[in-house]
Amino acid sequence: MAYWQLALENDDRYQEEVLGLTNRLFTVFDLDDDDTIGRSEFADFYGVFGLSVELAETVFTSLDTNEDGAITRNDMLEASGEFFRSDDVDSVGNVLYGPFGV
Ligand SMILES: [Ca+2]
Ligand SMILES: [Ca+2]
Repeated sequence: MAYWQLALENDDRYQEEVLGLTNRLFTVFDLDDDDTIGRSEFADFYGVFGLSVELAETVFTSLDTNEDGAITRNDMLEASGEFFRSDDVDSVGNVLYGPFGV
């Protein structure tokens, strides 16, 4: 996290793009508009794409790093940073966006 924040400070345009994409995706997931994504919202969204509830559960658990049962914009932003910075196919960000072909 610290490294990522540091890296972004040096790249305003990159930061804007990641923020924009993350905010759009977050809004799509957050069906009831309470600014957090719960397990059921997450599973519903995966269902719309024909993806399994099991996969949704796995990804949700990876994203919810503080284990409070909800994904916040911050949780998602961290995962997005990993996705765009990392070539590691197993990183949580790739698990998040991979199925949607972003
Ligand atoms: Ca919500
Ligand atoms: Ca959380």
